[in-house]
Amino acid sequence: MKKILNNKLNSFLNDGYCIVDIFNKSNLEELKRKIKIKINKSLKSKSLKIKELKNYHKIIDNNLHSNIIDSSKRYIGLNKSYQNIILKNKFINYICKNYWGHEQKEITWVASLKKKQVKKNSTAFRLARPMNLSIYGKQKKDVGGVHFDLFFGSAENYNYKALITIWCPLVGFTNSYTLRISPKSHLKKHKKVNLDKQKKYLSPVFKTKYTKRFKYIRPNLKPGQAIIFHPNLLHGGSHNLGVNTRCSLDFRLTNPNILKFH
Ligand SMILES: O=C(O)CCC(=O)C(=O)O
Ligand SMILES: [Fe+2]
Repeated sequence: MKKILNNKLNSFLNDGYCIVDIFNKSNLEELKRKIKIKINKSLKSKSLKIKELKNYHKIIDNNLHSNIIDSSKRYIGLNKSYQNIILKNKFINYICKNYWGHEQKEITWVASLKKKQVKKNSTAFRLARPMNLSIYGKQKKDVGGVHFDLFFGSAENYNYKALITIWCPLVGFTNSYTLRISPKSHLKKHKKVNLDKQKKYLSPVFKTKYTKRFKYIRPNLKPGQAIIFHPNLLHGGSHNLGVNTRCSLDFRLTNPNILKFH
């Protein structure tokens, strides 16, 4: 066991990410059910079933979609048993203990610090429709550009030990769907001059001129697996190249010694 734990830790420290088993099949169904409920709150007359989540793009039009993905509502709450699945995961604990020096952590959802859209024990979900959909029209595609998660809403949070991200797909596990990451990019200091000018998003996006210098991969995952990654790791531009709508969760494990939200 010690060997597997050390392999994951080394891959997190050296490559900037590792893949861990977190959820079982019934957990995934329950998480999808929570997302379905949230989506249905934004739909007045229609209602979506869990099985239809992968066909979301065939059922939901652009207007409804904009409403559903409004960042102030795009989260689910986690009850004690789901909090514990994350907080007691032995791989996650081992990484925190060795990287932060302790294993205290909080699961924090932040949509906007300014607007006080912050919740403990909650996590954001994302819906990315297939890239080559005709219904997009002039609309922007569903995925953001290459960025790091380091600022986490504020440049004052610029601390490599402030948080760790866990990206977990619920629909879309193969490399046509999964998160696009640049292994080892966390070892470089990404200078602010390389940031694109945009204020809208929590995580600042870097200029293409900068991000194209890096190599990217998209791991194949098994259901229940997640990518745990370093806050300085470049990732994004994860276009959905599959036929189903991708649905994923991103958990922010925040270090309470550094980030105090409450
Ligand atoms: O799911 C995506 O496309 C992006 C996710 C991401 O950037 C994150 O979880 O930090
Ligand atoms: Fe991110």
